Amino acid sequence: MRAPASNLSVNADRLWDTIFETARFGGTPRGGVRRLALSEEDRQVRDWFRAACEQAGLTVTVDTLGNMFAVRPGKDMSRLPFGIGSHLDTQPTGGKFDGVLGTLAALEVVRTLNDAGIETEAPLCIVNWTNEEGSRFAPAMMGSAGYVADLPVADILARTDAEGVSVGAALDAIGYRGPAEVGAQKLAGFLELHIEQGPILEAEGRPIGVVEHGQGIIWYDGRITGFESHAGSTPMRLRKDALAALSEIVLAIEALALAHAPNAVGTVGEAVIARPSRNVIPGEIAFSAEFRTPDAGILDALDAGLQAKVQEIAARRPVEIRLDTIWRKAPTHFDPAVAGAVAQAADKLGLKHRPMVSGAGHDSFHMATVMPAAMIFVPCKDGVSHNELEDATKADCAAGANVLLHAVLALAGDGGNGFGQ
Ligand code: HGY
Ligand code: MN
Ligand code: MN
Repeated sequence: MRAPASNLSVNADRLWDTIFETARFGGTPRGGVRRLALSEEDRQVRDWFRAACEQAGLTVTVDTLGNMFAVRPGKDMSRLPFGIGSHLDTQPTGGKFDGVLGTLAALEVVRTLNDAGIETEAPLCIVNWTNEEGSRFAPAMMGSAGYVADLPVADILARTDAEGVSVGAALDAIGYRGPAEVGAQKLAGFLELHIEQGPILEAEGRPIGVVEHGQGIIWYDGRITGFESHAGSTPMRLRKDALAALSEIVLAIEALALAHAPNAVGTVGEAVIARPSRNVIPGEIAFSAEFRTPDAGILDALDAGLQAKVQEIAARRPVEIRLDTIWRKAPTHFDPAVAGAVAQAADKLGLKHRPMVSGAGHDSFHMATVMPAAMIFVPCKDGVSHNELEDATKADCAAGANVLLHAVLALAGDGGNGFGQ
């Protein structure tokens, strides 16, 4: 007797086991994961993912940027597949759940449907997006940016990491520059499960976030050129101190974000002194910076404020400052129907939920520009992410996967298996 879709639930243990099984690829002694995009560890998890999808009866294709698409047939193959998934690359000191939960929950949804003998009306497609993190290669959400033509594929392939390795060369090195054209796999919509990476759901004791909006993002690369000289014998008035200038920029970014609190955040995440030495005045520094806000007007104000401050510092200090905007993503507004399906699925499952704005960036941000898309959040411990301490509970991961399952059954159609009764 086939289980009616209305009381279908994922196998929480199996999902949890896959999260820990894949955490081996790049696992760190502190319990985190270092699986940089297109690294050997990324190849290992991609190979694992491909095998698991094929074992679940899916047809896997890989596009030129390494985006992986695993399609499950539906009753009506004239309909476009509904997309679910996330990413498997991590930050250098990342955790086991960021991106991984959404990709493996999508696989668990398929495994659950297989076990129940349920064929959805529309096909399904699990996606593993290349380089969501943007840590090794900038910008973030790179594979999905290529998919929606937000960045030209040739531009993306030419982007290099700190060692000068290009995306194209890294794809070739791990054998994931696939034959499929970028954007060829069309989708009817996209739904991504992800840990919140913030403190709200845990603080409110709610297991589900219905993500309706996402922050706009600006990324900068900067370089400050001063002059290296003796830290002891160079009079203060003659110094061309690049780090002192950067320090003013760091504090200016913090002040600009605070001035627009609580709807803005700003960070300098990287700063590299070219030839560091404790008794040499820093003469050259490369740095990266970013702003994020849900409000397009505030995004413009933050950018204008920083540009003006940099000009003022460069006019006052004897250093040269270069600030390049390398990426700008407008605020995201997700599809009300897809977000509604998430809320209805949570209600059906008796799970408390609340509408949310995503602070972090996600591939769904790009998907929302070309198709109906939304996200599901679940809590993570202390709201911590992009840190080896990142953690979540099996119950919350399963709850999120069940909401994904039932939202997908509503959106792709459960093939007459009783969903919604
Ligand atoms: O930057 C982000 O928000 C994402 O983690 N790549
Ligand atoms: Mn992520
Ligand atoms: Mn991340």
